[in-house]
Amino acid sequence: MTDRAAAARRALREQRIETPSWAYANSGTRFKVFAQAGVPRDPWEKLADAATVHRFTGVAPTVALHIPWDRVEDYGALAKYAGEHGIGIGTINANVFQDDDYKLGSVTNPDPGVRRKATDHLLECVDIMDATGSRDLKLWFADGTNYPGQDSIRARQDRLAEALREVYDRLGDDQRMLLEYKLFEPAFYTTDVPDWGTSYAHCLELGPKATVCIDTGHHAPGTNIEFIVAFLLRAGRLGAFDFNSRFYADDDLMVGAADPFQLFRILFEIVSADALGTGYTSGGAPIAFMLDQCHNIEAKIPAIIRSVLNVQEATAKALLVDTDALAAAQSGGDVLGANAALMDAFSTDVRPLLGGLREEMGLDPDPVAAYRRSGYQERIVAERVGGTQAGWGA
Ligand code: AOS
Ligand code: ZN
Ligand code: ZN
Repeated sequence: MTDRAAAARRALREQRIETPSWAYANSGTRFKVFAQAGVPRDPWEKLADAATVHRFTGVAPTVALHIPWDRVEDYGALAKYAGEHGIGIGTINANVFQDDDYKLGSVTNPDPGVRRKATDHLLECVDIMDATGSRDLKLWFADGTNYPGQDSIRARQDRLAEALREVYDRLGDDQRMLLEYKLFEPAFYTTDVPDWGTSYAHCLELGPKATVCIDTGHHAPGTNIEFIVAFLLRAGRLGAFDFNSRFYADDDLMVGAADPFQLFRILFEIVSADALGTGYTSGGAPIAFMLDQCHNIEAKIPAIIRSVLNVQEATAKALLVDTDALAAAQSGGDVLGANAALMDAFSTDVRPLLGGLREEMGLDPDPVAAYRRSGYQERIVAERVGGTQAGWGA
């Protein structure tokens, strides 16, 4: 094995990918949610499925929760249960988009009573983080307007800033705020956090514990996401990714399915900034690599395993770039040579390298096949009757 391949293997062994609790439940589009047999009936069963993904991949040791979809009486007990299953509870996702009260917005709503309700929910999420030991609070706002004149764009920014400030000030020393942006949907005229620049500006205003979350599906077609990654890395404000694939809008398909080359380019920026592990921090912690996906027609657990493998494959390729050749070509003005250094790595079949790594970790080299052979799917189909819907996309 070359030195570069050996170093890649070490980095891949340390890589961590967080899976979302809602991806294990029934979810889909606003047109139809196709119910699947064996899906979790409660947060405890979602955790069991997340632990299963970790058992077969070895690199997915945390699961993100969503409140209220994962509401339980005792969050400490939930965290303990996760630990007993070999995983931990990761990011807490707030939900200020599902109540009727939020028709005109949550924290940017013109009604101060609705704003108070929304902010109180965000504060409650921080209480939950205290109980679960979670580091990150992820905020995505559906807030915006549908028609010109509907509300003051500027006043909504003021209301947003005020709510974020209150929540930011409630964070503990080891906690961060991840502010996610999205171009449009459900609002179609203005969105209150539509892009990375808006998120970044609010984070700067708030302080160092506020960092940007890049959801790969939340951009206009053709957006150069790796540029955003490079910019935020340099600014020290890249806190997290919500990985998924898009063909059209916020499709939430498996990461690496639509455009594996884009995923490679994003991960190359991460690797070249030494930001895969603990070499880079934002808000006092490394980048959180999370999935944010919906599996409407495909089997959920194997789809999530496949997604984890897709991230690993893109990372492995990024780690194999001959950086010496690249640097020489770049400084010598050799455009084609520099491009070839990237393309050579992207064209490499990294599956044998990853298979070898898994064997070294005591795992099956083919996690999807191993899951299928394991009997877990048959067991949950037999045991779980009446699985629930994530609450999303109904
Ligand atoms: C919504 O489009 C976003 O991607 C959010 O990350 C959202 O919070 C997540 O899908 C679960 O609610
Ligand atoms: Zn997201
Ligand atoms: Zn989304």
